Amino acid sequence: MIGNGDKFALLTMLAMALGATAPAAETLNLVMVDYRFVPDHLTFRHDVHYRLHLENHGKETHEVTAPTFFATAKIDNPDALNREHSEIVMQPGETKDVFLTPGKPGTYDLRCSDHDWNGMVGGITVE
Ligand SMILES: [Cu+2]
Repeated sequence: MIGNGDKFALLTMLAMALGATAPAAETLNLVMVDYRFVPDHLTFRHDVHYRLHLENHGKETHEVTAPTFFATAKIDNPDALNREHSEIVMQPGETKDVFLTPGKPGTYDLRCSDHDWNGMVGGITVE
């Protein structure tokens, strides 16, 4: 005989078990300094939910410019991007989290649109 309290406990356990199998966001960190990305290459797996954690440790404003990558990804909080959704503007000292699910496997351009002339370029791979 299972009492109501036991049923509730079972449901709670079931919910927790289901929650454990739900796709939790995987964190990828990208740090900006003057004038490079650390690391300069990001590798994602397609259809995996990510938290892209950005920190600008530089004294200058930097941009995470990756228009094709952002266009092919499903972005949960597109307000973190500029209006065209081509880049994320990062003020000095700023941190931002972008939650996204990369779509199409491939290699994508990554640059800082302000400092690519100074070698602030990198790449993104979606596996
Ligand atoms: Cu920059």
